[in-house]
Order: sequence, then structure tokens, then C-alpha cells
Amino acid sequence: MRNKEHPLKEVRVSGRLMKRPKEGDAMTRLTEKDIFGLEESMGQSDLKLTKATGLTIRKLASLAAGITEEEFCLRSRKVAVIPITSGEGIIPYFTDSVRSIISYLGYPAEVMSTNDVAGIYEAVTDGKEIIFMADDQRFIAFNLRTKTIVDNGEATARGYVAALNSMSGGLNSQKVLVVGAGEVGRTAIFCLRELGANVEVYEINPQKVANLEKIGIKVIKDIESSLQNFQYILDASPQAAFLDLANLHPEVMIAAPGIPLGLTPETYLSLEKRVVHDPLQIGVATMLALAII
Ligand code: 2YJ
Repeated sequence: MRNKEHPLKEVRVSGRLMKRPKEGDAMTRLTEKDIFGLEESMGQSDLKLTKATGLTIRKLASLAAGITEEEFCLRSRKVAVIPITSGEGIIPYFTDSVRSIISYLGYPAEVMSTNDVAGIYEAVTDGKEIIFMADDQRFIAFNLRTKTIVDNGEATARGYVAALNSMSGGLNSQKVLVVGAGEVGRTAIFCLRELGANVEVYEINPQKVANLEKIGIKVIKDIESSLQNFQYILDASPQAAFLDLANLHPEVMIAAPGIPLGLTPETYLSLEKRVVHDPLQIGVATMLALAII
């Protein structure tokens, strides 16, 4: 359904308006609430992931990065997480959460005691090999020795595609809907195609999908009536609570990197083992697996 006055400005799905971002990619900024308690619940979230996908977070990140779990475990790089104050500034618990995910994966990680440039200085002089840091535009892992630089958006897409692939038992020749063609959605589309999936995309901003259409990716115009046709969905949109059980395929499986969660709370509860969603863990774990190479 389209808004009559501004046909492309917003659409209504499951009773909610999906707003089109003004320009460029809508950058999701994590909030303190999204990540509060993450450190204490790493074991629990890993268990939840394993129930849905059959993979631990370490195995999932290894698969997503194209390395074996043994390779992941064998390497030990000292990791620094640097708080960055620019733009909107520090997000409470952010660096501690990143550090706790890396530590959970068995790598020695430390949050630097100083911020920004001083933090980089501290990391390098302390012999750290990989640094993690985020401002309002980018969240990166940088391997100081190999010069490998990993972007969180790309890593997140790879991680969630690996999760959906495992949860589904293999996506080769399967139809997959990607919602949102921002940095995560676009990378996901290409990773899914590499796996042999038939990818279709829904994106509220037509400019973002024009190039995708040119390379033969089907663009869905009306998401509400299309949802039921897809057993596999990757929701990389920043839209909250538009995926409702009533509109979904009865055996739907959803990988949902988007923040906030696109599923309504009731739908999330009832689909728990068929949904993969977290605020930071899969993205950071895959960043690490890609950065150690
Ligand atoms: O160090 C801090 O506490 C802050 N500077 C963290 C900022 C985290 N950045 C974001 O959430 C941005 N929106 C960028 C994320 C890019 C994800 N692909």
C-alpha cells in the first residue's frame, strides 16, 4: 500500500509505516538498551544460536569467513577495542560488549584506557595486533600487521547469510527475500547469490535498487502481499515490528540483522528457533574471523 500524497516516501506494512530514509544508507546506531547485559548472556545467546542453526558462534563466524574452526582457534591475536568519542560519542557498554564477544571467542581482548587517537597509540605501543573501533559511519576491525580491514556491515551480512544457510539446510535454488538494500542487505544479496539462492529484494528507496534490477534481481513492489511466498527472509532493514506471523509463510525462517528487530514481539516469541537475531554478536564474531586472516 502506498501513501497517496508521497507515493515513495512511506508504505504501510502490518499497520506500521515504513519510512524512507532521507538520503544515503540509514545507519543504525545501537543504543545502550540494545546491548545492556550482553556480556553476561554470551553463553545463552550462543546456545540460542546453536538451537536455531546447529552452529556455535565460533563455527558460524568461521564458516562465514571461509576458514575452518581449527584455523580460528589456532590463531591468537591480541585485540584492542578503542572507544571513539566523535560524532554522537560513546555508546555505554559498546566497547565492553565488543571486547566480551572477542574474549568469548578465545582471543585476548582489552578496551583501551584512552579514547580516539590516544587509544590507537595505546594499542600500537602495547603490541596489539587487531584494533576494533566505531564512529557514527563505520565500525571496523583493522589488522595492523596484515593491513586487512573489515567492515561491520559486510561481516554482519556474511554472518547472517551463513546462519540462514545453515538453518535452512542449504539455500541453493531456494527463493530468498532480502528486506532492505543498505550496506548489509546489498552484501547479503551477493553472498546469497554465491550460494545459488534465487534472491528477491524489497527496498523502500527505489534509488538503492535501480542497479540491482539492472543485474537481474527481482524487486518486490508490495511487501505485505509477498511475504507469504517466502520461506526464507533476511531482514536487513531498520524497520521495527513489521513482520507479523499472520503475513508470513507457515514455515518461515528469518535471519534478522536489522536493528530494531523487524518481527513483532509475539512473532519473535513463537518463531524463536526459526529466527536468528542479535544486536552485535554475529557481526563482531565474523569481523574477528575475517580480520585474523
Ligand atoms: O565507541 C563508541 O562507543 C561509539 N563511537 C560507537 C559507535 C557505534 N557506531 C554505530 O553504531 C554506527 N551507527 C555505525 C555502525 C555501522 C554498522 N555497520
